Amino acid sequence: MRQSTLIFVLNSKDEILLAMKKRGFWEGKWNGAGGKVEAQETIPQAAVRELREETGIDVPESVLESAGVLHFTFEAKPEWNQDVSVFLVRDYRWPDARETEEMRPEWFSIENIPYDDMWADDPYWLPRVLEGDKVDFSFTFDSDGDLVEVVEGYSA
Ligand code: 6OG
Repeated sequence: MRQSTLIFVLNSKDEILLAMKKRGFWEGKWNGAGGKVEAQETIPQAAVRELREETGIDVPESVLESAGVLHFTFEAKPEWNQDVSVFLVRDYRWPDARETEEMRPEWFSIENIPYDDMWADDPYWLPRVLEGDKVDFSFTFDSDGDLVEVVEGYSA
């Protein structure tokens, strides 16, 4: 199973950093930074690397707060199935995120998260993560790309 990471950075103004992927399968949706864990990496190492590559924000592993796991099944594309480890970075100060070839980062108020332009699963778990919960969900998307099954407590 493909392992990936998803990282949400919060600042001291109650804002969350989201990034718009500029190309590829995930194009056109706001999401945290993140991506595939490479063979020689630990999951936290991959999270630090992806955050740096996609937003220019460079943090030590010690500031990553583990926020749980999400399991995704894509009925049309089993090769995209993945287990995603979610992390928070709280109270981030500077330097600010910068646009990269892959991603356009932007800060949003946590009161005003653009769920309409995000993945359909996000409203199930992101508010909980922001409240400090550790989440554990499985989501299944059918061949039309619609979210058809949500299971909480999947890996417990
Ligand atoms: P690669 O595995 O292509 O990176 N990801 C999802 N994030 C959310 N919020 N919802 C989903 O529902 C997702 N499916 C995958 C994990 C993929 C990136 O996208 C995340 C990774 O950060 C379907 O390298």
